[in-house]
Amino acid sequence: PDLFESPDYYSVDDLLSEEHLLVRDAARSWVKREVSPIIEEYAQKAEFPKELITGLAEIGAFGPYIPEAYGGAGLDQISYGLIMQEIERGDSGIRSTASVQSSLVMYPIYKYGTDEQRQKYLPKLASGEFMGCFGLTEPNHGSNPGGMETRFKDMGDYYLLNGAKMWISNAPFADIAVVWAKNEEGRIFGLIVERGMEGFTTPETHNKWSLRVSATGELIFDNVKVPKENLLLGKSGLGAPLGCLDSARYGIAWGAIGAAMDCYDTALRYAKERVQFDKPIAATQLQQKKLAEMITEITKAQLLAWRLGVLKNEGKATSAQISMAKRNNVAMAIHIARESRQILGGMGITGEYSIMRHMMNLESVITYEGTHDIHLLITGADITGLSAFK
Ligand code: TGC
Ligand code: FAD
Repeated sequence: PDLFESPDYYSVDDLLSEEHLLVRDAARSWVKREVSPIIEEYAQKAEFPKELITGLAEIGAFGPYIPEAYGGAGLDQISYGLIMQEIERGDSGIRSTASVQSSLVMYPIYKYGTDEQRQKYLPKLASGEFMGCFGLTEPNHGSNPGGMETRFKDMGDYYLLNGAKMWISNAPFADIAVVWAKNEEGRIFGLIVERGMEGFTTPETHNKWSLRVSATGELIFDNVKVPKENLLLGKSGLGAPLGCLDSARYGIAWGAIGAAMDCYDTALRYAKERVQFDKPIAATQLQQKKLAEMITEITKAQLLAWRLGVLKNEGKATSAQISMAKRNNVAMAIHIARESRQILGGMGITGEYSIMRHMMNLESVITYEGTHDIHLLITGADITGLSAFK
C-alpha cells in the first residue's frame, strides 16, 4: 500500500530479477515515506534535507555497485539504475546528491585510487558519514572541461592547488571534493581535497529556480596544500573525469524515468477526476493524445535504460550509447513534465502537485552531465567518425 502507482505498460518488471524488484521496491517505499512528505517544503525553502542522508545510505543509494568490502551495496548496474529511478520519482535534487556521491566521488576513488585511499574514504562515503562533491566545471569551461585552468604544482612535500570550480552539487556541505586539475605538464589528475584545508572555501550559489533542494556551490582553491597521498594516480587525462561521468549519466538515464512516471501518474489521475463540460477531461481526445504519447515515451525510455543496463553489466556499454540514453530520457521527461503541467491547468503551477517542481528540476538535468546538444554531438561524432568539437 505504501508503493506509488507506477506504469509498466510493457511488463518491464518481467525483465527484472527478484533482487532488482526487492531493491527497487525498498527504494520506492522509502521515497514515498520519507521524501514525498517533506520535499515540497524544502524546495520552497531552497534547502537540502540533511535528515535524508541516513536513509539514502540504507537503501544503497551511496555506492550501489561499489563492492561490499568497501561499504558499498555490491549490486549490479540495473539495481543502481532502479534506485536512481525511484529517488528521482521523489526529486531530481535528491537523486543528484546520490549520483554525485556514488558515481562522481566513490567511483573515482574506487577506480583510480590506491587501496589506502579506498579504505580511508569509501566506507564513510557509503554510510553517509562523509559527503562528497565533484569539481570539474569552471567559470570559463563547462562543455569543454579539457580547457580547465585549475592547476597543481609539485612542491616536494605536497601539491599546491590554485583555481576555481563552479556549479558544484553538494559543495556547500561536502566533507571532501574530488577535484580535477592540471599538473605543470598540463596533464589532468584528480585530487581529494578535504574541508578544513587552508585556502579552500565553498561559497553557496543562491537564487536557483531549479534543483532547489540540491545545494550548489563554488570550490575556491587559494594556495591549498594538498597532501601527496591525496592524488588519484590510477588514471589521468580527460578520460579520467569523463569515465566518472559515464557512470553518472547512466544513472540519470534511469532517474529521468522516475520523474516522468511521477508526472504521468499525477496527470492521469487528475484527468480522470477533473470534470469540465460535464465529462472528465480524460475523455477528451486532446488529453488522451497527451497521455497516450506520454506512456509510449516512458515505455521506450524504460526499454532503452534496461538494455543499456544489460550492456553495462556485461561491460559492453559504450560512452556514446550512454550519451544517447541520457539525452533521450531526460528530454522525454522534461516534455512529459510540461505536458502534464498543462493537463492540471492552474493547479499545475502550485506546490500541491509535484509536476512544476519536476519540470524546473529537469532544466538542470538536461544541462548538467553534458547538455542536450553536447550529447547529440557525441552521437554525431560516433556515427560519422568526425568530431564537431575539434
Ligand atoms: P575528446 O578528445 O573527445 O576526449 C578526451 C579523452 O577522453 C576520452 N573520453 C572518454 N573517456 C571515458 N568516458 C567518456 N565518456 C569519454 N569521452 C571521451 C577520449 O577517448 C580521450 O582520451 P585520450 O586517452 O585519447 O586522451 O575530448 P573533447 O575535449 O573533444 O571533449 C569531448 C566532450 C565534449 C564530449 C566532453 O568534454 C564532454 O562530455 N563535455 C561535457 C562536460 C560535462 O558533461 N560536464 C559535466 C560536469 S559534472 C556534472 O555536471 C555533475 S551534475 C551533478 C549530478 O549528477 O547531479
Ligand atoms: P556552456 O558550455 O557554456 O554551454 C552553453 C550552451 O552552448 C549550451 O546550450 C551548450 O549545449 C552549447 N554549446 C557548447 N559548446 C557547443 C558546441 N561545440 N556546439 C554546439 N553547442 C555548444 N559540474 C561539475 O563539475 N560538478 C557538479 O556537481 C555540477 N553540478 C551542477 C548542478 C547544477 C544545478 C548545474 C546547473 C550544473 C552543474 N554542473 C556541475 C555544471 C554542468 O555540468 C555544466 O553547466 C554543463 O556541463 C554545461 O556547461 P555550461 O553551463 O558552462 O554551459
